[in-house]
Amino acid sequence: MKKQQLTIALSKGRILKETLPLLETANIIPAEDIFSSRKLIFDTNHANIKLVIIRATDVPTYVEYGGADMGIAGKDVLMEHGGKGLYEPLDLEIAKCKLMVAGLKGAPELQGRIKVATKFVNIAKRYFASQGQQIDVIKLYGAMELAPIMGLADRIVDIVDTGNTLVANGLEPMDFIANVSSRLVVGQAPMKLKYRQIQPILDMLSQAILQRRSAVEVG
Ligand code: PRT
Ligand code: MG
Repeated sequence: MKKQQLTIALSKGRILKETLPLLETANIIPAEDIFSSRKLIFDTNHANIKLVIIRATDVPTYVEYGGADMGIAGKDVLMEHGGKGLYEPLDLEIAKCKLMVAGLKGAPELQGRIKVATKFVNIAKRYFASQGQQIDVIKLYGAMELAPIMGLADRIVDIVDTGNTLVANGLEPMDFIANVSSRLVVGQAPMKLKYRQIQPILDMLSQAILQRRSAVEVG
């Protein structure tokens, strides 16, 4: 039987740097250097597999609507999207970080309704609702750390890795929301209709994750 085309959507930016070695271990290799090209679509060493390189936040949308069969995106982005129409079969264990609530260092406990600045509007609403805390959300697209300093918000919801960015801006982490790593997502339709092609990729990637895990443990 002829193999069907499979498209995998990759998040550009920091996730991509960690994704490509993992794909390579799973024997999926782009036909040319992604970083030195301005192309958005890449052939691979498999005639039926293509890679598309898009903004991290657009990956779940592409897979949800069938613009790509599979994708790789951060759990933060998937939580914010809601995961509608997506299976999430693999934790790739790359680009690890945390979603945290942060505020100005030494800021007092807040009473009543508070202002929260973030690009993760849905995550912030859900988290503070679960805490019984009423909030007004201020949607930002970047540099969330600035918001409390400038008096725009009482708290931020943001990604924290080392915490250096918070410290450098006079902020501190306050509450933990979730651990984040990048995940493989598969659309509901391709999971059924292209399973014969997808299943070996899932197997190869699982192997690659195990190899990477033992390399990290040894190294
Ligand atoms: O930049 P653009 O708006 O196009 O997209 P993006 O910012 O979503 O992409 P990019 O390339 O920054 O990748 C974001 C994804 O990488 C997130 O969705 C996470 O899944 C993952 N990730 C892992 C991180 C970090 N680690 C991380 N440290 N994303 C962002 N950061 C930021 C953090 O917000 C802080 O400002 O890096 C800064 C440094 O962190 P510290 O705590 O080590 O100082
Ligand atoms: Mg960025």
